[in-house]
Amino acid sequence: MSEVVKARKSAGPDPGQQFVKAYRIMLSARVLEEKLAALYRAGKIKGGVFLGRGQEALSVSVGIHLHQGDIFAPLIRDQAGRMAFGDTILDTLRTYLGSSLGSMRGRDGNIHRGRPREGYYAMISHLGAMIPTVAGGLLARRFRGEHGVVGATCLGDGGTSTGAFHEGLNAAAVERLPLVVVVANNQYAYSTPNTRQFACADLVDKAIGYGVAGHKVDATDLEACLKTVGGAIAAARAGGGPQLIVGDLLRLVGHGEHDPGKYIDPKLRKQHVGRDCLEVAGAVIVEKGWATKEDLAQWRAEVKAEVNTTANRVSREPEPDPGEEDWCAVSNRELEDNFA
Ligand SMILES: Cc1ncc(C[n+]2csc(CCOP(=O)(O)OP(=O)(O)O)c2C)c(N)n1
Repeated sequence: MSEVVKARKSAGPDPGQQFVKAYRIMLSARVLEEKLAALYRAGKIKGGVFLGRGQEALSVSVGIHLHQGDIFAPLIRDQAGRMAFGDTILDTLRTYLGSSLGSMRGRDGNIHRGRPREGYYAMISHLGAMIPTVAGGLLARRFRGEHGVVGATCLGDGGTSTGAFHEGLNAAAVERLPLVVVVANNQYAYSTPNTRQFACADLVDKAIGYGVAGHKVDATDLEACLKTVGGAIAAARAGGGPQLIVGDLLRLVGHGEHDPGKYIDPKLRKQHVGRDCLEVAGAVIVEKGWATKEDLAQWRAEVKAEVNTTANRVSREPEPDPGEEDWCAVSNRELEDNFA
């Protein structure tokens, strides 16, 4: 290895390069979700469509810092994090459009998709259920003698009020598991505002009660998210035990595409928390001279073309055939054979 390459490696990834990479993933997620919303409104998607608009900076920061072999349990708003963890435009569209060629073989309408063997968990519930699930996965790896892995999961502020959140985080703290819990505090649990959701001064204060490290971040700021989430994941990997991150932001859409979000206080939209993280990150890129405004427009056009071509291709793919499926509530013959 040449001295230059060695020096570059020891200096870690170039922050500008990482920022631009994260921005491009956020942009892909945004454009893909714009298409999903349009398909939903055209009646082409059965089941719900839930967007991560305004939450991409926090989300991408999780996926981008995870390694192969780690566990990731994203939430419905984590398209950016999913893509940073390796999810593709093709598989996302196949799942939403119910193609039998997708990873869920067309049996799931929207977001409960994953590849558990690769550590990419399919979401059980919008609320806290993935915390004990990931904690259990990490415990299993420890029993198998696997070390240096991290398990990350995301949830909304509403999820922090559930029993599953308490039980999962408490157990992870007692076992000092490398669990990273990322809370997108988007000010509302569906339509319930923060003031009716929790009584502590700040959600991150909950970390103290569980004896875990707590981190707070301005989730409209990509640079801050990359730094805080990257630091917490590194701390968990180095044996620092569970990490709770609370990112303050505003959900710029309703809970799902069925919800116009009329309860969202218009004053919040004008405050710092209401900034669009994608626009903010794009402005930083231009200001720092990492790319021009024209480059950003070109990147958007490229993703849009890829999304449209892929959606057209997927819309011609076969739907699942119930006659061919070995339907069964909790399992199927293949799983039974593999795990018996
Ligand atoms: C076990 C369970 N109980 C209730 C629900 C219904 N539910 C869906 S979303 C939601 C509120 C979620 O709040 P938050 O996590 O803050 O989500 P966001 O504001 O991002 O929509 C509830 C109660 C559910 N999905 N699962």
